[in-house]
Amino acid sequence: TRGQVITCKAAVAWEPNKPLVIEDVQVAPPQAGEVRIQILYSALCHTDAYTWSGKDPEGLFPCILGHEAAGIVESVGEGVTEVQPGDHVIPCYQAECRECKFCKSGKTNLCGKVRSATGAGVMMADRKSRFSVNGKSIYHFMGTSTFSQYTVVHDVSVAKIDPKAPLDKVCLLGCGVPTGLGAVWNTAKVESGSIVAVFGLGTVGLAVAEGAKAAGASRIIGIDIDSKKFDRAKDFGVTEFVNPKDHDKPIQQVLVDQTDGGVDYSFECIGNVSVMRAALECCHKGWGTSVIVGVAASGQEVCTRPFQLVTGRVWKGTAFGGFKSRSQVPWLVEKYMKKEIKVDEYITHNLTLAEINKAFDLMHEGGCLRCVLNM
Ligand code: NAD
Ligand code: AHE
Ligand code: ZN
Repeated sequence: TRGQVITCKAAVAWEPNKPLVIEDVQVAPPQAGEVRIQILYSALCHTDAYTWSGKDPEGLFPCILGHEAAGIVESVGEGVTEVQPGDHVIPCYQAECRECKFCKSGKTNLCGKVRSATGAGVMMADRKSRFSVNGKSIYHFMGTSTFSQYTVVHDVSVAKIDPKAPLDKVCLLGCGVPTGLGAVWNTAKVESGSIVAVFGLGTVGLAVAEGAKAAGASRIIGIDIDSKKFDRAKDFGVTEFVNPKDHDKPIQQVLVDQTDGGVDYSFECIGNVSVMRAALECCHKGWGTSVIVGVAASGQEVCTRPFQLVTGRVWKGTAFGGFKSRSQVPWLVEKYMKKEIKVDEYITHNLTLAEINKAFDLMHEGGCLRCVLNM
């Protein structure tokens, strides 16, 4: 198949909110600096649903969504040296070129090399898509487009992993789990003994709890409007549960009262700007730090009284948990192999690509964390 167009199945989002359609998609060969990957497993993340909903200012249609996956390199374009056909890989929506201003700064995991193209749904080389259906071009998504049996990505967006790792599990290390763990370890740098609040107990929030427990947090308070989330959350380290619906007072006040003045660290893992405000305002005066992890809809803005910051609270955000993708995803895979981090526990459902619309429906059900699609 090297150098040839591959026709395979992919779920195409033709329009916002319209059911995805499984199409025969033509996938062009990788050009210079590109890698064509056979995707074997892809999970769904809340961000896929967000872009599909039409609320993502970068959302383009028709497109092929999906960004939490694992597969095997099928072929590589000219000049690609770090991976070869047969390598087991995880596509990374957050690239790492190790050459750009961002990568060299040492201050961030964001990479500037291909970001303009991935945000525009095309490949950097010619600003064109590698996907088409009957000659009609289909946009890429987040530089990954993993709801396809084959995809083409930039070489700076591929993490080569241990071939012994089970791809049906480690696909989750492409987004949600690292994001939560890294928000705690890299972005907030939670210290032992800290009081932590986690807003939203989906995969990302539970991974925050897991990371906080590993960091030695003394209390991990889980906040969710769905009380069914609590039982499972205990297994990930949550020690107390608060449902805002059980209280008349604003949730930030409830938490301040329960923690002698506020928490040391809070994490918003929902994408709701009022909750982001509450997460900041439940932090302790003088040092409390709040990390925004959730992705909010187009047009939404955060606000608070500047006095909250003047009096020492810190507001931060994180993308992919601050992890440098190509360097650290293989390390996360090793940690999983050594049973130092959970992955299997976040997988509540397994379906096939053909059942992808059902998988999106499942995301709205309380019992679902991650659904892994067998491609
Ligand atoms: P999810 O839908 O599985 O989890 C969200 C949880 O929030 C659910 O348990 C829901 O019951 C709860 N919730 C909803 N409204 C609430 C409210 N008002 N108060 C309290 N709880 C509420 O989603 P997920 O896949 O875990 O992703 C969480 C968020 O993180 C999404 O916004 C996603 O787009 C974002 N995300 C960001 C990054 C990043 O790099 N920054 C990476 C992955 C995901
Ligand atoms: N396109 C959206 C932004 C979406 C967003 O913030 N994405 C996160 C990853 S979410 C993964 O589930 C991210 O990494 N952001 C950094 C980046 O460079 O996109 C919008 O609102 O415009
Ligand atoms: Zn995601």
